[in-house]
Amino acid sequence: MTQFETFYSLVGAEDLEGAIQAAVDYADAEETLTGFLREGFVQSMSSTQGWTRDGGAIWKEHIRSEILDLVLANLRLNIEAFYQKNKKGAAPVIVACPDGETHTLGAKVTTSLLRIKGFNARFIGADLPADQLMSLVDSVKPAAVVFSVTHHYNLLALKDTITQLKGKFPQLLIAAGGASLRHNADAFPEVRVVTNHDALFEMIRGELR
Ligand code: B12
Repeated sequence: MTQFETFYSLVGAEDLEGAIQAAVDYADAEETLTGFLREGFVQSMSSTQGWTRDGGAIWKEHIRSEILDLVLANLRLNIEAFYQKNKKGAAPVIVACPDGETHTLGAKVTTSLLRIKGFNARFIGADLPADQLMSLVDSVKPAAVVFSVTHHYNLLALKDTITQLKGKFPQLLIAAGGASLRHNADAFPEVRVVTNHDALFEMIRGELR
């Protein structure tokens, strides 16, 4: 039995209110909130693996991922309290999903974990065309751009976007992680893969010095 077992069963039972309430219990301390966001979210979706191969259960994924989205939204004030406590300066960190990528939970969790650590991270939405990202970087001058990519189909869009970004902003720190990169870390030499959040924090901290 893991510490998040109660939460998993509430999500499994599609009990939105119960899941929201259970999640709040992890939010008092930075360590439990961080552990919950890192492990609890991934694990509560892991039982859905294989449903789609069996055909016809995609709607269950939709219901569960919607519950997780709402759980995360409800934790936002707790996340912001840790951000205020740990604030490390104002330089923004942009968290993005490349063109085609509509899986947003990993990006939102990564944004939340960055904010808890005191980085001024903003998630800028799913499926972002490269030209929009270029315009955003030009306008806000971020300390870093962090990509989250879940579906391996979107790795080519990631590679193209990073190539364009590096062409125009050669000094910009760019990192990428997410499920699709866990087994494809060496796929493209131009993509700096970091799938561990601690390594991501270190990388960005270095950039802010
Ligand atoms: C939820 C979900 C959806 C939701 C997404 C809702 C949303 N708003 O995000 C919906 C229902 C919309 C969806 C749609 C689709 N999905 Co889907 N989906 C999933 C599911 C069930 C969970 C993914 C998830 O959110 N996990 C929880 C998050 C928190 O975990 P995570 O993303 O891995 O993030 C963690 C880490 O990776 C890390 N992280 C993430 N990004 C980064 C970045 C950095 C820098 C770092 C350091 C760390 C990091 O942080 C998180 C916490 O540790 C997975 C199956 C599974 N159980 O994994 C399939 C899955 C990802 N989907 C899949 C597919 C195929 C699709 C669809 C094409 C059709 C379908 N079968 O449903 C469409 C795609 C639409 C599109 N155009 O993109 C496949 C992908 C296969 C592949 N080879 O890549 C999977 C694996 C299912 C499967 N087994 O077939 N999906």
